[in-house]
Amino acid sequence: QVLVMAASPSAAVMAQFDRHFDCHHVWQLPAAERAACIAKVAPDVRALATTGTIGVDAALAAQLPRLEIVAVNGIGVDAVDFDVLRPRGIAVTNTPGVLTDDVADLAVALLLAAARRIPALDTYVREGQWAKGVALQPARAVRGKVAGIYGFGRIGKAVAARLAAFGMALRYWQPNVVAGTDVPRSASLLALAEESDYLVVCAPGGAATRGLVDETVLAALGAEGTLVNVARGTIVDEPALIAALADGRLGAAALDVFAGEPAVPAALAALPNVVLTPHVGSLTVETRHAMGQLVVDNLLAHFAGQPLLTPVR
Ligand code: 8YV
Repeated sequence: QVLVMAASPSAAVMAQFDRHFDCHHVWQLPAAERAACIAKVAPDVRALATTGTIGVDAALAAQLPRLEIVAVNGIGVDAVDFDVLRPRGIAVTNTPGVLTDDVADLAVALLLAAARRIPALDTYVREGQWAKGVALQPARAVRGKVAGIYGFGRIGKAVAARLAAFGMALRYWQPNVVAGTDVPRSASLLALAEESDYLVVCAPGGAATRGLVDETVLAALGAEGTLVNVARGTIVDEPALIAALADGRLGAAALDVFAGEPAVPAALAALPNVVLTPHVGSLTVETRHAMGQLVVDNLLAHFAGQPLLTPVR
């Protein structure tokens, strides 16, 4: 039996879940009824289909004595409690590769939206300020500016490739050196922020990166600098971000992810120099279908005794 925590927008994927497996669709229930449903079916659950943000915590894993595999519909596995799963020999899969382009596209869209102040200009037109002749300040070009990519994996590299086409200079930082790139690596995250006009966060979430984009890094990015985050909200010290944006130590922020999402601090949403999207980097028809297909294919491989397609090691 498979416990399905969230629906895929792909009807074809959902049909395969029901064709191949005996599914319990937890997402179909009102939030208040989910715990009771899980408790009822838990003894027979052998697989968990979850998301990058829901993951699986120790409490849920403890409820599932026959759990063999956790298939994450996402690249990020920071919400998966590996300390609990590993000793039990439970396999984990995720969906690398298929979402790279769309997440990179959103990072670029956010960067450009912040640079060119697209949300404010949209309001300006809709509210009739244009027709009234309200004065408009010019934006700053991205051409010739430096984009610092924090986290130079698949997504970071895809962001860099796109931004190069906009005439931006590129740098990156992550703990280990990336071979086979001519993008220079800064000496540290702080150095990257100092050297960049735009800091684009593409790093994995989890304990190792929690709060690393802190007050010091944001100050180094500076009053003319912009933070873009398409990775995990937990990587950024959100109160420090709000304070820096509010008092002008940081120029702007364009964020798809938040520390306590779906809750977004009112103080952040009230700022004029932010662009906000609701964690939609991979939310396209094509990518969500491909991600869901990979989840199904990993589960099929597992139950057929075949090697997993995309195991997390
Ligand atoms: C989604 C994500 O939020 O891939 C990730 O790590 O955060 C996103 O793609 C989610 O996992 C979709 O189910």
